[in-house]
Amino acid sequence: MLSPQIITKRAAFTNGLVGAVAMVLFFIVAKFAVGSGILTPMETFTDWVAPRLPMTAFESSISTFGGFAKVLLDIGVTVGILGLGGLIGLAYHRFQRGGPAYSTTSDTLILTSLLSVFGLLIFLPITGRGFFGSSTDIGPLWASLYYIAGFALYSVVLVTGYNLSQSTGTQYNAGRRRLLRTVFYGGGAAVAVIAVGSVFGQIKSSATVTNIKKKASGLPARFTPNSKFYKVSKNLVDPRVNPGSWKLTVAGGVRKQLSLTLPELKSMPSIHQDQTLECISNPVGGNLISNARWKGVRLSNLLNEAGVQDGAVDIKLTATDGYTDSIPLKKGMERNVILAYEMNGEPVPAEHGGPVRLLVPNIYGMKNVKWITRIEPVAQDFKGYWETQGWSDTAVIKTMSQIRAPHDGTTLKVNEQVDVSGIAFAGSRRIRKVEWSPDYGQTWQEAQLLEEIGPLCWRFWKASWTPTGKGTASLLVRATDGTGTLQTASSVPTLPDGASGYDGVTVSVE
Ligand SMILES: Nc1nc2c(c(=O)[nH]1)N[C@H]1C(S)=C(S)[C@@H](COP(=O)(O)O)O[C@H]1N2
Ligand SMILES: [Mo]
Repeated sequence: MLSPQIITKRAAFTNGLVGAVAMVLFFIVAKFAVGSGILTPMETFTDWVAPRLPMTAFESSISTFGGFAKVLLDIGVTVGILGLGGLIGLAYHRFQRGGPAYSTTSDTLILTSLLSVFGLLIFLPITGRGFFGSSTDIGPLWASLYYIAGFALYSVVLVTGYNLSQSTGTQYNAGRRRLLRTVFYGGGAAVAVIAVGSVFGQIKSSATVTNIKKKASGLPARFTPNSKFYKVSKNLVDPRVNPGSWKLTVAGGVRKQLSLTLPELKSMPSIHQDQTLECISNPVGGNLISNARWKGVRLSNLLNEAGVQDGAVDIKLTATDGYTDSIPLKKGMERNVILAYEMNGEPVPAEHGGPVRLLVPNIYGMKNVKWITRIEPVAQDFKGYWETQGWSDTAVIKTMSQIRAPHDGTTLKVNEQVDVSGIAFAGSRRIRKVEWSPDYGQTWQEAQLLEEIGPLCWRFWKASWTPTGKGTASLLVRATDGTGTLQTASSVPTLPDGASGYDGVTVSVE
């Protein structure tokens, strides 16, 4: 009955691989087309596996490579899925004993069902998204449809492609088959090229990581334009949340659950707040710090309206991209913790967490949750996305200062006066004093502080220097915060609770 081994193993593997490429593309393209809180299975897997990797391996995730390790992980997972797709092709080949499928329809249905059972009843619950994706942002119905559609596409390509790769048959059949094969793969390739193109366009426009080391020469703008504001996120591709369907839920340990649309949030009393954000993975002298004027609603207003139940200690925060974090309840009740919907007079841009993000002064950027959708008082200390990877849970901003001019490596002229200037920041503790040293810390001079931009903002400083001797000189800077505490000289890396040590530049004098 069966003509044995008329389809090669290689063809079977290739068909599985091609099917997996189509499926992966579908997952990514559908995510963009819908434009909201869909997490691809690849992201779901990396988010689940990343906290389980050895911490040192993952530390590089945002500090050393500026997100590159995360990108590598995403790519690795995708390659793994493609390989798995090929292996399933081989298994199918074995199951058919190398012969063609009798019924492509029933084979496709069976394969789709098997994969869907795995996806919806094993993969999603294990990765913490619930049976059928019941705890995803899009809910079980859409999550199930999304997965089933991807698996169906894979199965169609695998089974149909498999049957088309037969090498025997009548002359007529062989010619027809070749034509079909060409149309099938050619059409698939065209779709794939268009899809990849559009996805890369999207990725480029939503590139999520700022170059850490690049340091501008001279003082930055007092308020960083939105387009220049530093960007950090865990995502290879950031979510695009539709402001029209966005909702904020206040639930968990509250007496009355709240659900607010964007217009409802905007109709509440709001405040303007000038606030600097800094990433906990900003190295000494690094670029992951920016300042903006924000507008939003006090978190305490919402918590008071919902009525926090006794026994709550933390506020758990959840975002569209599956990111979670927490702040102590006490912190959340402070008047300057706000849900911001405006940044420098514009709606908060998508890459900075629009339509709504949280702002938590005096705490590193990680707790300033973007694309926030859920706020829940909880009775135990909740550890969020970065905390489970070893980063600080309190994440209080350390006092920092930087020299922004002269630029490192500049050549200066002896006996000619130059401006020395830079920034200093100590969260809500403010800056009391900045000192700089022309001789690598042997002597210190007080710098002039420029007018304070705001009590939660970075502070600019400047000084003049006339180098008197030729050779190289190393300049250092250090700040004292509003409590009178001098910035620590001890140099530590960003992991686990933020970098410390003095920033400096080396110049040559001729
Ligand atoms: N939902 C979500 N919020 C997030 C993140 C994220 O990956 N997902 N990254 C955090 C980190 S580590 C930082 S430093 C800030 C950066 O905010 P920005 O990109 O607007 O500068 O967002 C924080 N909020
Ligand atoms: Mo961060």
